[in-house]
Amino acid sequence: MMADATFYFPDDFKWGAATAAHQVEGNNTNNQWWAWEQAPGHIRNGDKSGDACGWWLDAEADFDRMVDLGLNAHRLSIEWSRIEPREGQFDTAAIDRYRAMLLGLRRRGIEPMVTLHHFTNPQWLEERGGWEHAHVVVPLFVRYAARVVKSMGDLCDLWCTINEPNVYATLGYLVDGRMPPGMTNRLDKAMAVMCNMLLGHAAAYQVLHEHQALARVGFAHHMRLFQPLNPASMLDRTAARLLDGAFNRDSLTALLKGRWSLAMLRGRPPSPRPLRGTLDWIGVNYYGRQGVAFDSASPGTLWGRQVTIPGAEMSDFDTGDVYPEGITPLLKYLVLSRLPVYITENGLPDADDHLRPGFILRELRALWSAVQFQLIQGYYHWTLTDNFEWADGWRLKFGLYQFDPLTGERTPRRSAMLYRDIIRKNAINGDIVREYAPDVVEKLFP
Ligand code: IFM
Repeated sequence: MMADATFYFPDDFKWGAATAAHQVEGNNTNNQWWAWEQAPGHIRNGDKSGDACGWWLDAEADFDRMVDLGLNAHRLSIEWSRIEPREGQFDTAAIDRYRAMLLGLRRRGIEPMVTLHHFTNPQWLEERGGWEHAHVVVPLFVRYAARVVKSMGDLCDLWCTINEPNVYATLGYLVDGRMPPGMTNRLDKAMAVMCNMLLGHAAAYQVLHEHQALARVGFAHHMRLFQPLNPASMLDRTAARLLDGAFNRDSLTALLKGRWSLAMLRGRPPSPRPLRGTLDWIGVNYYGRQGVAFDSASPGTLWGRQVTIPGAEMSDFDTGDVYPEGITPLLKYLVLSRLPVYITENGLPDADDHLRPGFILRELRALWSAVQFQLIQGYYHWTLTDNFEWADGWRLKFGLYQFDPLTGERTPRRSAMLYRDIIRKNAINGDIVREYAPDVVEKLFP
């Protein structure tokens, strides 16, 4: 066995957690998810977001927990349906509440990253087709972004326009309809929606910069490692490559080079010209690996069927496996962009916390190499406390803190203590690994 090493992170590295408004605030009654949750069969066990984690009334208690852990960064989202509950009517009280939150973070030495759109649309926008029509949604999104930067730009300059356009489009229109509007097999619509979100991103990029010279603007891109089930099969390899292109690379190519892919042209989007050069940084949401088998009956998902790689370690998720090292090949692609990268989300559902410590350590070890090339500026763990996990309701537990939705009680998991110790040392080393996840020593110090 190799002697222990210490993997140091840069002094200015951002250590954060990430949350989204609808998952933590509670009573976001004016968006499409709230409406979706009310109909039976949409959310596992009939769960509802309800009061969520109570952030609208008291996010500050959780900000104090961030201080306990030593976080110096937090990614949160602003709820469009609170800022603009009716089309064209902006709510100053809601803006003031967000200002108080941002100030609360700043006063605690925590730098906010603000996401403008994280899966939720105001219900009035949903009724106009959500993101299906560029000419409708893009100007509305720009007006909202302008309002946000004008009213909060003194408190935040790190903006994430949109969270996971590929997931929003895939789960709302293509695969299993687990997100509103709940369509399946609509590749044309999925592609149109994804392209419109990229156009919305690009237009918001411009308006954020117009109002704030020093704005740093990016988006949060969900990336998965697509691995052929049988690496010797040309068909499995091709299906994995197609999915990698459509899910991981096409959005980035559009924003970096101003070019739609062939698959995107299925949605007949408007010209991609305004997209080029509209990223100051790239956000990566990485959760794991996806096995892919060729399936001639699935042209809608580019002939790839999702499968589990034999022997893979599974978390509480139904799909995808625990494979922190899978981020490395994805990051290699990003190096070519020469843009800074934030890991805007990374985590796993693990109610009893038996996998999470090893997962965090392996992930940070994998990231450390990219950090040395100054590629990665910060890591935002998903998430601080268990919260409302969309179609999975309260079942999947992603939190560093266990959260009881009935009592509101939070209890730190061992992973919270691990994250605190890593941040204190600004490093991972043998002592930490042996204390929190002795089973991964061999993986980290081979
Ligand atoms: O909870 C979600 C988040 O809203 C978007 N990215 C993935 C997370 C875990 O599923």
